[in-house]
Amino acid sequence: MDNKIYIIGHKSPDLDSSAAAIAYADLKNKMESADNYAPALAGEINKETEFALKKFGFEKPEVLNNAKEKNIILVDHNEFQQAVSGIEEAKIIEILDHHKVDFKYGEPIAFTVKPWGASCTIIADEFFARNIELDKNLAGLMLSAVLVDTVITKSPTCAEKDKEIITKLAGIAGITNWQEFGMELFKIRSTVSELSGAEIIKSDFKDFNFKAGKFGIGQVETVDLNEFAAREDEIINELNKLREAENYHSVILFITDIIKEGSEFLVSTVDQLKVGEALGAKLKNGKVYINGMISRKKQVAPKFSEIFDK
Ligand SMILES: [Mn+2]
Repeated sequence: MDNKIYIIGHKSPDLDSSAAAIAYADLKNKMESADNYAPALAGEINKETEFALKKFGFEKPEVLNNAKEKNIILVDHNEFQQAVSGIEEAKIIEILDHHKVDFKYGEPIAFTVKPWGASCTIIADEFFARNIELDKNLAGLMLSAVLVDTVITKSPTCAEKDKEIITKLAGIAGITNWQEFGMELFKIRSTVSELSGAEIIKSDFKDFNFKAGKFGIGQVETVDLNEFAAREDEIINELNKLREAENYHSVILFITDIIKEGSEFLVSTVDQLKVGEALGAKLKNGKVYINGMISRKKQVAPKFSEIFDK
């Protein structure tokens, strides 16, 4: 084991996971006057991540295929289920996250979890609290991540701290109209026309192991739900295939309209009735639109856990 320490987010990396790895490596190297902290990815990046990296002049971090015997800091997740392959045999040094805790480890480690809207909010707050210089481009990248994770502050996961950090980061990045910049990010995120159904499902997808079985819940955001209307049946077909191939109890994609602030749920499941119960709405041919439901972490996952994990 060398002294290189990889900072890495979850599988199917989103913008917050990728930006958090880059930002935390920068902070750690600066704090310790070191250069052995390196950002890494647990998979291929999505479109808005690619856009933001390019816009702010960052190289795509190295994709780590296996963490076995490597020094690892996990950011933006703490469940092994969502982590890079080989995590069981890695040396975990630290965790920084904003999700519910489901973690066990044989030794005491630094563990930071805050109920804020983005991992980048926690890291930006550290930069400010420690008075460490934050580069203009890094501020832009982190701002992008916080805007996406909080759905431009509209998500129920958005905390007061996120709003404070958004204002500060936008100031440093020189982005005066961050609302407009956020919409720009979501437009890139929701250009689905050239993606296959399977790619849409996997673009932001998380596994959950409940007592009833394995669940997969994917989310995409759009500024116009109509963009997906013609493709719903194709996507449900793909959900069915995925459920059968990987032995899921249920596979769900919910498409969130960030203007209307509601989501269209597309579901493949062995128990349509119970999924409807979890969602508090009746499914019709595996579909239902629910107003006001836009967060996987705060709304959807807890409701499923309530019904399927008891
Ligand atoms: Mn996040």
